[in-house]
Amino acid sequence: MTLPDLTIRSVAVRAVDAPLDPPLRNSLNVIPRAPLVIAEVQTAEGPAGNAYVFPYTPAALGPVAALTRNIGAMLAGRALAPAMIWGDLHNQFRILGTEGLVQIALSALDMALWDALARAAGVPLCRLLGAAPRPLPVYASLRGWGAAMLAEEAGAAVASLGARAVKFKLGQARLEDDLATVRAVREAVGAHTEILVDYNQGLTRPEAERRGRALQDLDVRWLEEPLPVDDDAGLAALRGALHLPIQGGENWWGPRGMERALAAGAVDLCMPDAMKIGGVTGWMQAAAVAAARRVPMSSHIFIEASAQLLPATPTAHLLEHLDIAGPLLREPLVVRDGMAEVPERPGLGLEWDEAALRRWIAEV
Ligand code: SMN
Ligand code: MG
Repeated sequence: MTLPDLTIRSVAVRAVDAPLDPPLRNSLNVIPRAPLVIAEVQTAEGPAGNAYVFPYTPAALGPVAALTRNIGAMLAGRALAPAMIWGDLHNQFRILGTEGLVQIALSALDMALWDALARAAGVPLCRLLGAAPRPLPVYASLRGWGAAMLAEEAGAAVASLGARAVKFKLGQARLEDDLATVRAVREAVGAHTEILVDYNQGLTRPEAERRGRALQDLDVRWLEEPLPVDDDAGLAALRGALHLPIQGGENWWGPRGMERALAAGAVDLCMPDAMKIGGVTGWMQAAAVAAARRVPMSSHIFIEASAQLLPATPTAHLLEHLDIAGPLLREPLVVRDGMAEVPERPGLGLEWDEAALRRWIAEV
């Protein structure tokens, strides 16, 4: 089989704003909807590819869609060579900056380009990256907040997915309430399910140490984003004070953002986000950094893309199972007995349910 030379003809962009059922909750926010931007690449020769990003707030939906559309228009006529385009676009946007919404748009395009390439080759993306589909261990990432809601959700997630680990948000006003939440979830999931917790950057340095000490006594297996993402020194000091592994990475921008945090010793474990780390190209660069430093690497949301990327990640750890786009897809990612099944469909494996999409399409 040969992969023909392909030329990008056009990039189309659609925006949807679908309800999240149930909504995502944490100590600061309730996220009731999933604003998604879908980039669709069409080649002159026929093969097409698509991918989505999740800009979190409807306020960013129009701007991300516009950026993706405008940058996508710059690609018409270019060879379908995503890694080369990634480098060129990062050079081109160096003065404006490649973090924030620009990076989100670049990642949407990068993933759609790789999807087109893998579809043209007729293989799942992981094969194009030198790996092969394999069952991936998942943890169930819970959406709720507070002891009662989380205990119920945790029990249901373990029963339905067979997950051997669950993660949920902490950061209640009183440490005692966080501990009561962990105990309630433990009660619901039993002794053999790992418990992972996430503070979404919400603690001060002294409070992170106080809560970390209490949580490690409850056999919590990772402490995610206890401090603001840029407090590398605070995170490194916290690692020294606790024997509970520190997890982070969903808010690192690009492979360089990850390298800086790892060089500072900010985490024991990492979990870049396909959208913020720079799509497939950025992820593979990040995976090389994690491999060189021997840091276990999990994923953050984007379950379909992450399921293709983790098999090609040398230090692959766990797939976060938090299904955002599933209700809009014809074939959502399947999890059985705690393992995600990486589909054999070509590309990223995203086949949209057009009727569902039409219902939530946003004019931006
Ligand atoms: C998270 C952040 C943003 C959207 C969904 C979930 C969370 C996680 O921090 O780690 O899953
Ligand atoms: Mg998190």
